[in-house]
Amino acid sequence: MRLHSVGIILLAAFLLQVGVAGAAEQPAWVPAMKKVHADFKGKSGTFAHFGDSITYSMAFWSSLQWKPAKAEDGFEESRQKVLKYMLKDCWRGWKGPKYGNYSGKTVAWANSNADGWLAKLNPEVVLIMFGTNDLGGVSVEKYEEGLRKLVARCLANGSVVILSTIPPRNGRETKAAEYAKVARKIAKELNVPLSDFHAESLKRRPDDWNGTAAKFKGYKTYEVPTLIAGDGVHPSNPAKWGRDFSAEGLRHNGFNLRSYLTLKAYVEVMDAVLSTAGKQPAAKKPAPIKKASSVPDESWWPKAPALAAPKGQVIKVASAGELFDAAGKVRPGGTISVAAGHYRLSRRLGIKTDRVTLRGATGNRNDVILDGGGIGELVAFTACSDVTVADLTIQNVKWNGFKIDSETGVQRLRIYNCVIRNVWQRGVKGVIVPEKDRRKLQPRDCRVEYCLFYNDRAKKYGDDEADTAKNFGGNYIGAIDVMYARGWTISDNVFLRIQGRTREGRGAIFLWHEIEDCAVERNIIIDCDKGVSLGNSYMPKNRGVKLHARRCIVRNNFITRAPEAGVLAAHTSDCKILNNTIHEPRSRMRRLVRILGASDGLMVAENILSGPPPRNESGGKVTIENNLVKNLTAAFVDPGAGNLHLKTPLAEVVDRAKTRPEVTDDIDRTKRGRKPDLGADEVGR
Ligand SMILES: [Ca+2]
Ligand SMILES: [Ca+2]
Repeated sequence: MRLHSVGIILLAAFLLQVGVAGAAEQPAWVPAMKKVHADFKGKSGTFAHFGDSITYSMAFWSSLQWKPAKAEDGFEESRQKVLKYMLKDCWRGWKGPKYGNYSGKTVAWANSNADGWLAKLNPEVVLIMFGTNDLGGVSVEKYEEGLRKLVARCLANGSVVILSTIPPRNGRETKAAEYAKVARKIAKELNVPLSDFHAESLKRRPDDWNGTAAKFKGYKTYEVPTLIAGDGVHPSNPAKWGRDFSAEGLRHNGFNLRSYLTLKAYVEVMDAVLSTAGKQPAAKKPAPIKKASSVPDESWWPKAPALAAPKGQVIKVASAGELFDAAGKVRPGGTISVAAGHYRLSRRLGIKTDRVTLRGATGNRNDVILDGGGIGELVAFTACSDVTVADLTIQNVKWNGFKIDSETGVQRLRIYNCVIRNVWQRGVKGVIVPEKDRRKLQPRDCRVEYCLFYNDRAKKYGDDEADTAKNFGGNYIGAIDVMYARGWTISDNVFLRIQGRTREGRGAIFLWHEIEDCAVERNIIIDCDKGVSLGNSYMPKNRGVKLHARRCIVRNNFITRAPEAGVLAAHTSDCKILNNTIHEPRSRMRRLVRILGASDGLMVAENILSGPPPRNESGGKVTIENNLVKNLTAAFVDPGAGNLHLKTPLAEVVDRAKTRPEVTDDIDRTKRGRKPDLGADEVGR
């Protein structure tokens, strides 16, 4: 199991704060950035600058490509290093909105565009400075949330971040200082190097940085002989100190000061991180086919260990026709290996052979896309056991993405490291099993692991003509919906934006109709209408259903903003809801945990419920104990993005859970030890 880099970064920050890590010779960001850089697969020497006009201006950075008239000691050596190392185009070519910098822009703008920039530029290092244009209307808290998200995005891309504070600003001195504090705090918490333009400006001109002051009257805007121009907003750029990077020059030319600080920070990163990280030859690897830039991914999400290489018969396919052929002729135990590419399937692909593996050839699930283009069902399993589907994407399906023909007997199916995108009824569907031979046929011991289920948007009328204003109102949608499941494991998946038209859909995981001994664990569920449903309020008695779920467990999941219910137990027996972290302080239905019907023997314990307490609408024997019910918005790493890891160990969480045999590790697979914490994330041991 690979550890998650943000987790490591946070842990490292925590250890340093409490002094456990011992004397740190090097700044804490060095090991952290080495880890980030280890994931970097792009071109060495790429250096992107994300920012507003203070970044977009050619007065910043571009001028460093020419030798200055005067400079501080060591400056020229640093400059030469960068000249040799950095991609030439990054001196002046990477300017403009397509490169992440433009006048008047804000953190919010950056967050809506950063995925595109990162995909296109794939920079080895990113400099970030936003805030000057946020000062007017964005609260310090919002600014922090946005900036943190932006930094995390870049880190998740494998880009090393240099975070810069904004310069002081006339008329908004206090708020600019608060923004600078926020940037320092984020740099510290996420362990990224800081370029402190704000502090360095005040250090050099504590009392007269402000070019609007009376004593600078008579100078043209950028010609003022101090650090902030006559407009009170931008750094100055007086011609007299235009080529001067000496101590004197750096007191008089604001843009030069910023370029100088950036140069310093970049060279520090080069020396400490880039040169020691084992440089990859620039752009020698074949370019990934259609880099799926828009596919969400976060460094803290579970990462699937690679599957072993296929054994036995391997059929390599590189077209839709070959794929259908292979599915028809593959022998039991054989593998269909699909080359990287985008495959349009015009009909359902049936798997009917035991022990077959259908997998993407590269191991990267974004490289192989099976695209239904809106057909009803995409990949179906009929009368087969021990089938694996792995390392690929399925998308654009009207009804069922992976369809289990449960009435034919499908056992031990494994869906591993797949992306399931824009499927408008069910990503994984297991249908009704008729009463005759049900015990024999019902789907047993299946696993859905390390998958990403996501939709680009909420469902609309027209995605699926069967879902209309007369029946489901556009809300017939869910990620996994299986009936009569036995011994299933649904683990380490991410579910994102599985939403009905009015946000009253089925959401992420829906197990019902006499299910038994299933485990739902370590999943991350964000902005789905429901989180996990064991059962349903509706009891289909005509199908011989006496209970919906027996002996199932829901543990160690993160669930954020599931307005219809975080976890629902309805008509269950002896089920357990343990050590989940569920966050939605302003829950419209007040159902972070909801209990319905006779749910005898249900145990709801050791959860963190950041929002309203459990809603027990059941008449059964239910135990609700030792949950922390409290709005913890401020304590989570990034609740906006669904990251409910705790920033710091809270006394009311750490070691407050009962030791239970069912919960031995946490959402990160960290061992709980003898003193488990509440919620899904073990923080203190
Ligand atoms: Ca503990
Ligand atoms: Ca943990």
